[in-house]
Amino acid sequence: MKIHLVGGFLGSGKSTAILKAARLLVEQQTRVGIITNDQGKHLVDTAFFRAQDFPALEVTGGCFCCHFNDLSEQIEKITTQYNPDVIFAESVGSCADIVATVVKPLQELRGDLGEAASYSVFVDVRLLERFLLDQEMPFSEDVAYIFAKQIEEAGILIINKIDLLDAQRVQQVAEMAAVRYPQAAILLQNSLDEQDVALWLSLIGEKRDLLRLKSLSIDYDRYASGEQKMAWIDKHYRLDVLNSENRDTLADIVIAIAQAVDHEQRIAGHLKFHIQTDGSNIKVSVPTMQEIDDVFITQVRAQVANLKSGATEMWINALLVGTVERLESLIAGIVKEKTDQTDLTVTEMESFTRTPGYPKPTHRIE
Ligand SMILES: Nc1nc2c(ncn2[C@@H]2O[C@H](COP(=O)(O)OP(=O)(O)OP(=O)(O)O)[C@@H](O)[C@H]2O)c(=O)[nH]1
Ligand SMILES: [Mg+2]
Repeated sequence: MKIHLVGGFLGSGKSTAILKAARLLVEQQTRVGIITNDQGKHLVDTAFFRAQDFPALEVTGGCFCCHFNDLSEQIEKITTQYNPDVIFAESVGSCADIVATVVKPLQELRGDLGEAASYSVFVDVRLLERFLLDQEMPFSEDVAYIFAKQIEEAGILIINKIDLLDAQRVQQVAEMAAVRYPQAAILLQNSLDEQDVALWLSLIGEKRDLLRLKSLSIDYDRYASGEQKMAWIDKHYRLDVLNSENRDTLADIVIAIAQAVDHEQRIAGHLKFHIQTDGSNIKVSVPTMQEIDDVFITQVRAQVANLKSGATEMWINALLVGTVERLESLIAGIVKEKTDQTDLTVTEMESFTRTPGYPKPTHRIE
């Protein structure tokens, strides 16, 4: 059994690449299990993988580092239940110091892993370009500190979303990254492209010595301060009953929330929607750098148009720079305003919010 840990900033493309890789492995008769991780209780990512028929377990309520025993338990559980040949474990995107707190403890405390494991760090090429050129980042310095530390500890660095930047600039970013991060094997990737993901799979499938990864030198006060600039909102709604007349209202809600977050505080983090009806489901993703433009709006409307009519459930996960109170009132206000105008009844089933606490890893190995 192989474990591939996947980290990197919020919205950098981890789940997208894992899903493509998992599909490729299944085509080769390889059994795959996935472990997701986030701050909340009902994770859009878990629902997303399960909706594609992959066994997915989760570590909720915080990161792998601070819930190491939960991660270990989920590895046991997924192994017992599904006997996978390969496990992907995706860590929460606001998490750093994974080598010292997850990779090394996994190796030292769970000797069975041996070298059959890898740790990849994903980064959006457009954010990396800004960072390496010392340009303004779309979030505060403390949050940029987490972004920087994630890359610094990468043994395998996936510079992702290369389809969204001019090829020459991508090349320049790769050259700058090679100089700045000589420890890392760097891969340029478009995770929407099967061939690119196949290359990533073959890189992480090689026998790699994770022990050569160095634990970070990291200031936990700054790390904590970055995490505490973020608010986590986890909401579950039931919609009665989606039909051709009120379908636009659902798309309007999703679009209006994305627009409001963009307008008020720029999108810094990741806002995700998972919408499910009997026999159909969609994920709408609004990561840092996402333009809420006509293309985005048309895509959301097309996705919603493909949902089957009937009783519908919607989960919203937001891990965004901002305060819990503001984000919550913004989402609640939009849902109320949009549904007041139509016959779509939206009932809030559950709401969970939190500001990440001070990170206290279960283990830390220098
Ligand atoms: N154009 C393009 N879009 C991508 C690529 N990789 C991911 N995306 C999109 O980026 C958005 C975020 O992708 P996810 O895979 O959910 O990102 P993530 O890193 O798992 O996000 P978190 O789990 O919230 O940290 C989605 O809309 C993806 O379709 C890529 O290589 N190119
Ligand atoms: Mg994800």
